[in-house]
Amino acid sequence: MASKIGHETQPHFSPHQRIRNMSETASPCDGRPEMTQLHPPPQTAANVESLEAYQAMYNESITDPDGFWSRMGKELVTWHREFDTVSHGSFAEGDIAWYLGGELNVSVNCLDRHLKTRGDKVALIWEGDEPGDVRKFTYRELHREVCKLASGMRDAGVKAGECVALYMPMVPEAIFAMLACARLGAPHSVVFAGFSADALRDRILDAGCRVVMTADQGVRGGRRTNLKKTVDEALLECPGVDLVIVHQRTGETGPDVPFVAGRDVYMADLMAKARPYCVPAVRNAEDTLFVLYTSGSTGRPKGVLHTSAGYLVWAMMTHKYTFDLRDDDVFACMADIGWITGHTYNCYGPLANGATSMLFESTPLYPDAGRYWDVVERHGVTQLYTAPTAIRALMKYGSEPVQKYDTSSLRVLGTVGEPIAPLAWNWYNEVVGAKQCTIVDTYWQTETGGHMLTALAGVTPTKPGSATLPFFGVKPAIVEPDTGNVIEGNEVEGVLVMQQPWPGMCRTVLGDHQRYLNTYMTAYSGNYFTGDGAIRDMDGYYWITGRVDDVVNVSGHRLGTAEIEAAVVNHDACVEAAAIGIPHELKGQDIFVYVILHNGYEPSDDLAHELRDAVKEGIGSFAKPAASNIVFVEGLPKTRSGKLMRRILRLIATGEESRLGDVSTLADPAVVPAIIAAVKAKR
Ligand code: 6R9
Repeated sequence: MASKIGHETQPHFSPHQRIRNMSETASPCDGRPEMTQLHPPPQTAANVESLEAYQAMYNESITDPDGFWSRMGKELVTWHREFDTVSHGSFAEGDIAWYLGGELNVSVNCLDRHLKTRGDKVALIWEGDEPGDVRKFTYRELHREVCKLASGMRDAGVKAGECVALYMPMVPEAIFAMLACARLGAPHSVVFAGFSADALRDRILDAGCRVVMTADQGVRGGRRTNLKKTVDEALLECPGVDLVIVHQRTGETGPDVPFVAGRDVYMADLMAKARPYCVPAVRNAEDTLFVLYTSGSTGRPKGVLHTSAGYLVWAMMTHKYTFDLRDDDVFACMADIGWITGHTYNCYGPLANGATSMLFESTPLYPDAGRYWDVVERHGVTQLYTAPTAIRALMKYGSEPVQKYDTSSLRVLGTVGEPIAPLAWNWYNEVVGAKQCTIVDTYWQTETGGHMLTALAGVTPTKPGSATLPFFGVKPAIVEPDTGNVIEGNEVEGVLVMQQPWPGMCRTVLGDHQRYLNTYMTAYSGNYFTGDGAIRDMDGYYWITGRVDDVVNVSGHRLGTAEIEAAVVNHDACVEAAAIGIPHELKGQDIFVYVILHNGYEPSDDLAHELRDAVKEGIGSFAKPAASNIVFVEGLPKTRSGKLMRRILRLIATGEESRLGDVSTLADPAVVPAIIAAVKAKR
């Protein structure tokens, strides 16, 4: 937890607290009827003949990874120079590398190589905030836009290897910017445009960015947000930034859209002067493609680093096989490019595969709950990829908004970001998919680059709420939380780890390799630690049970409790804060914060408001907890060694204090009844 007085406590890592007591029931599958509901795929796949064919391919990928990934690397990637060595390194050493000796440019793989065969195919469909506000780009057009932007950036001094920050709304120019960076060999760091100025500043400073790309304003759900203003606020404390490239999304001028002469340039001006062809930088397979910040259990968000060739292969493979990709598909990933899902499944996967990719600026509820289905009908979407939080929000409106539209083009329905409950899964399957689509529940992480556990559309029989089986090259295992011993067999529960490196995995944490090792490689030595708990059921299917560390998932947004606490403690009144996640009907989880005040400050509704605003300022509005979720307390439950017992805080917040058990070993057991009373007073 964050504290202004005393020492920062040790990383609170105790997965055993989140794994169900295994003696409570005979099997983790008992009482879960969904685990026996096998749904055969309603159609067949184009790329894999059958479940047996998947199994054969999967077995090869595990027993002969080098042979398998060598073949895939040659088949999928256009190399400037082919690789010499397929894989290198181990989890234990933390020195994983793939396709060594290979040279390529990722933007060439996404654009140039398609020009001969599908130059006139639509690469990008943009659906703006207002229904029907559409822009389309063929591969030839997209190539030209990216080249112009890259040329302009090169003219402005952007060099290979320098990290460029992107703070962009969901517009085609965001994709131009990512690919222009890739063309120049300049890693991008996309910062979700919902993050606050403080959060943006921290990310710009951490990556040492000199150039920021943004837009005047963002438009979403009928509302405008002043992105450029936020950038300028962040840059007050980023002396290293000397170039800001501004896309004019709305063209608004005035006090809401500041412009700093000499530092800021309009993207359109930069592109207008630039050459329409830009020579791509030749990159080594292991050169950085991008950095993306994500939250962990401790400390500040970390810049997860992905490289060029391995990530590209992973993005292409998973996009092709999970979604049963075909030539005429219109693939719609509804994620934001500020998240890894947007990187892999709006940009790199679909474009490298020569597919038609959709970019969606709006929300599922704007102007009404029929928006997704309106988009599906108008564009003939074949694969829709969204998050459980969106599905839950839409479910509330029933089937009527879906049935108003013709959604028969849909073949595959994807979900990602958090576990999906059987109720939502069934609604997605029956109401949206009319039982004619495969539901692919894709389990993966920023760190993994792409899917890890997922059904393959048209191949894998599914179960409501299960991420099913591992993707090619993924060797999952379930381990005992305390000992790290591998639990063999089925009907078991524990911590999910990966036993074999895969090409798409992140290689380091920017500027802090030790943190990478500590976070992923040392918890269960020799394995990659996911941070998630999982059950393997009687059929060998995987069910993610949620994070076992201090990461909270609010509407699919991954947040560390440490970050939330740091934001709260930033307020003068607060001495110490402890944040936890509690279940929430729509958001999946909600943030709940226990706060200890300095002497001289009295608990009040106004103060609770200010503390909520502190979270908004430190992270972003999407993280702001509900008013009822700020509770003032006098003390927190800690062990004698000073370790915060979050399990106790969680049980109290959810009204389950009867399950607390023995608390007599706490440093001060008397805090427990006091906290219970404080929470009850809030209800
Ligand atoms: C892609 C992405 C990763 C965390 C992950 C897990 C949760 C993601 C899930 C899922 C259950 C799924 N998660 N997909 N849990 N089923 N299909 O979401 O990346 O933002 O890094 O979050 O999200 O807890 O560890 P990221």
